[in-house]
Amino acid sequence: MTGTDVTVLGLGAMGRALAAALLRAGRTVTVWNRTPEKADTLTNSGAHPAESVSSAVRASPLVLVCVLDDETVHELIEPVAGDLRGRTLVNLTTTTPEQARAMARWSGVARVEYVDGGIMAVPDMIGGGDTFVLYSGAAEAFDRNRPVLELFGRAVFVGDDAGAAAMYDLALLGAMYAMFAGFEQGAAMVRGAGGTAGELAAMAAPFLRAMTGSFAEFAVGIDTPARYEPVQSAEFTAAAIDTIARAGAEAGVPTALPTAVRAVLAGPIDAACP
Ligand code: FVH
Repeated sequence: MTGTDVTVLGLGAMGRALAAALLRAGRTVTVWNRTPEKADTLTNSGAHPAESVSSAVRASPLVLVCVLDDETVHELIEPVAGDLRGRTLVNLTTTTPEQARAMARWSGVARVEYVDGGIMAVPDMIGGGDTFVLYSGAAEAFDRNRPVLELFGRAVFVGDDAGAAAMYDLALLGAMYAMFAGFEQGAAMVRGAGGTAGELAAMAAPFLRAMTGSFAEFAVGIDTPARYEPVQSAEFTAAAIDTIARAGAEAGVPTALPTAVRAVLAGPIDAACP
């Protein structure tokens, strides 16, 4: 029997934001969380609390799971394979591409339609105008459930390889973390000279925004190196990064980050000139 439109398993910060977006849009929602009190605000807003994962899954044709990690997904989902049969499972938990593919294989055996997702947002951004969520896996199930998935942000389907959403998700997160690490390194240098991270932030935001405009051109160099005429030579890049590392050393700031960045961006130079 299906009583509600959507079930949400996992009511951490992100699961609560997803369930709240569904309720705001007038969908009927069943919720389950290991710590049941986290459902209180949602049930006050009309969500139906389930006493077990099994009854939560049976309540809706579309089941979303958003918990800590892949291991937790398996712990929750595998025992209810029979209840999930014939339903759509959308896994919004952060996993690796291989973990997503393994979950898709398991779903195939269990006759569950599997869609994997990568949320490119923090909880406050769910339902916001600039938010997008990546999906991959069962294309038909994605299309059928698209109106619901669009409630979280733009729903972007990246292919029927179930691992594709996780791959792009982690590629984007990797770029983001590298950027934040660079900012923290710069802030340490600025603070060492009496400045503040806030002053640097005011300069970093417009500068980095302008720099992202060159991603498309940089991508040509990666995709088709033979057709690419770089704006900056690899020698220039290597020298610039060496200067950053030297400035860090002079300021007593660890140089592990510029050393790693040099290995990525100027690696071919080092390989050519041992
Ligand atoms: N928060 C964010 O900014 C992001 C951004 C993009 C993607 N993620 C991913 O979403 C997954 C959940 O993240 P979250 O922010 O909701 O995380 P928490 O608030 O820490 O909630 C964790 C939930 O997982 C439940 N849980 C943990 N271990 C177990 C377990 N052994 N059995 C059952 N449930 C478990 C936990 O339950 P409880 O502690 O409340 O009882 C929460 O519901 C994550 O993959 C992010 O990478 C978030």
